[in-house]
Amino acid sequence: MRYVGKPLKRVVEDVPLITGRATFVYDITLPSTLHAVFLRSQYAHAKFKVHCRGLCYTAEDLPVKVGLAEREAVYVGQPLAVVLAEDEYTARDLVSSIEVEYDPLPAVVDPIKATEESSPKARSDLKSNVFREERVEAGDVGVALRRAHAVVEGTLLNQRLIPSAMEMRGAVASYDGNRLTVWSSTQSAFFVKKAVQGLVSKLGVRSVRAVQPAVGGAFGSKLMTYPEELAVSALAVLTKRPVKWFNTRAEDMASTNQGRDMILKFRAGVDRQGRILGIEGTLYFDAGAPIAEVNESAFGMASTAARMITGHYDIGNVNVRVLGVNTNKTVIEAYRGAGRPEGSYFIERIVNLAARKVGVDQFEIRQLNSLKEANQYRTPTGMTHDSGRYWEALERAKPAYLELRRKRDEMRSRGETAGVGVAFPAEIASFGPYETAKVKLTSGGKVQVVSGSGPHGQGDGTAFAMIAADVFEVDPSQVEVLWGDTDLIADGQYTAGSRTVAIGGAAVYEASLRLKERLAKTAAEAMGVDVAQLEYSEGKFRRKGDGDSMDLSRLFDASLSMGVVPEESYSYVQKLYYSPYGVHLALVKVDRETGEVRVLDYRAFDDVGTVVNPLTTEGQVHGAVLQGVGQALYEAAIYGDDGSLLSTDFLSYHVPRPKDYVRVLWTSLGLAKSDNPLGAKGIGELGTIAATPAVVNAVEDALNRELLTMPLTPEVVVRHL
Ligand code: MCN
Repeated sequence: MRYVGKPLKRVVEDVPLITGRATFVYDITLPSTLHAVFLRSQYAHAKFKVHCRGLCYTAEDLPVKVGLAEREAVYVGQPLAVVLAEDEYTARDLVSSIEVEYDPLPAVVDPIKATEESSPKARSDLKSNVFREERVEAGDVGVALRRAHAVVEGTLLNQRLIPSAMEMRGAVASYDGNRLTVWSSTQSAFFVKKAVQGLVSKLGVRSVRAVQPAVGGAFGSKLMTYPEELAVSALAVLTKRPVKWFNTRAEDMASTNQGRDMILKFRAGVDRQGRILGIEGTLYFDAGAPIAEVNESAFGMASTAARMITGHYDIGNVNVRVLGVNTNKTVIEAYRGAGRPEGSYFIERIVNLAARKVGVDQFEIRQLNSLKEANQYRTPTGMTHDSGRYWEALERAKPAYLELRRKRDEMRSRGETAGVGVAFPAEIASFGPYETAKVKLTSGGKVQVVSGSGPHGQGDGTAFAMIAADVFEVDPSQVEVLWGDTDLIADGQYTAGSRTVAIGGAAVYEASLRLKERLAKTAAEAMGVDVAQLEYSEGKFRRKGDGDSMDLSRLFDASLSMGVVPEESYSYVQKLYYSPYGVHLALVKVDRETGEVRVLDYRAFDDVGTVVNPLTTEGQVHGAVLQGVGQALYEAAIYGDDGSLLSTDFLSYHVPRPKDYVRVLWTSLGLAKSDNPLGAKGIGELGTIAATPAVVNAVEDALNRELLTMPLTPEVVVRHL
């Protein structure tokens, strides 16, 4: 292939974005728009009554259920009512003037205490705060722990995070009497369409179009369709005027789904050499507010985390009880990695704690416990890893580990507090059930690709252009790529779970091949020859021998005159998960005065099979690693004892800043391919999954103290010093 595998700038995405001409939701203002602002609960748990005035709607005032709270609020920031006004500022003033009677109830904040029978309940009609329980079991842990030379135990916290996309959530809805159009800052126009259609069909609307304009990041948190999107949709129909809403940062931090929040109480048995014999424990998943539809799907992340507890290691004995718990906090749903960072964090920390216990080097203990390779390998806990060459990957990374260890030792000899950390992250990615693509010729012989997925910053559009350019042997600039509009293609899915290039790209590839086959028939007919007599190169079919040819422009015209629209669609059905993996290494320095941790050197060795565009892939690694470092060192959603959210801005919630930038030296191993026609696996989350344990392991090595909590803020570090 000419383009796949070559570093290409984001020819499809960048110009509108970096010249400030891309259209985001907030840029969309239609004539006679009403502006919506939501009245949000000030209490984590309270019965309430809203005394609405003017264009103000509670759940009872609307003929359809959009997800506004009904009589009992269960987290701070929950939408209780929505107010409309001619402009946003008037709407905000009106919201602050609304009288709300609150009758506070006890808030449930601690997920472990919440499991006790005597605990107050997160909603007054709940019998228990534990909404779901599951046991992940393999082998016999009891025997394994009895046989162990040593048992490592502790309680590991994978704290609650706030997915802080640069652009807050917002939507605009407009109804013309026939169709409702919704523009939303989302990861999936099709998800929005399906949710909105289900709602407004009850109001007599027959047709819905959803559009995903430019989106300023999402990181998993814009996958759900939220009450606000449904409310503006319903109100556009009811008021017969366009309705627009856009969150403030504080609203967004309180009401957008948060991520992680799992606690693992564990015991792991290890033999004298460092072989991990078995792990048992209880995983508490604080799913936040009791909103059943969200909690049920979110529980899958906890279940995944527990199932991934064996990582890429040969650990046959597992017994983890998983408890999904409701509290009075914002709901938890997908955030970059969604269950896989938590699972990898737990095992990668347990491995290091075990190494400390038996006095084995952290790299060597990984080599000792690692599976050699995977080929449709089913772990004892029921995850399948499609392919992986783990021993080889570790061997490739080892010289870098030894180099960082030497650097660490030199620093130590100068009296500095330095440490090295290793992570060997496991992942499953590339979720289905399918992704669609439509590829067509347009006038002048250009190729147009429409994807059903919803990229929002990753650069998948450029990857799609490269894939189609390779099939048609044209320059990627000849390929137009469109997505994010439900009118463009029959159906589609989403961008998340590091799936877009693997599943969406495979759909583009297959649709392109099919279009090329169809064009071959058209060319043969037009040229009066057999298809077998034609050869294709550089955007042209040529008759073998005499060189008579037809280019894509002529083929476009010829197709239409023969009654054929030159386009093909394809739905690529995901057959199995792909398993990206890697070895990540961090060298850190700890300032003993201030407790500040600096990541001085970071090496990532990733295996995602074929890399379509090494430039955007490496970009993903840089961003993902920094996000993982954010969890290790800085970020935590803090709630008070009364359930109020204390992290409401970027002063109280520390996302990595430019000064925290970590330079990553990235190596693509390319050892194990996926089964899709490209051989590609996803990269979007791997760096985040890896960096958190790599950095915590490094700080632990620097301090030579067990570290069970996160983030390792200066305050925490100083306490451990
Ligand atoms: N890529 C490639 N070859 C591969 C794998 C990836 O060329 N074998 C390139 C792709 O071309 C694409 C990028 O890497 O440019 C990411 O592709 P992929 O791994 O398929 O991931 P997705 O496109 O599905 O993106 C989802 C992923 C996730 S799950 C989160 S969360 C996340 C992330 O992407 N959110 C992001 N990166 C983000 N980046 C931005 N700017 N904003 C977000 O919200």
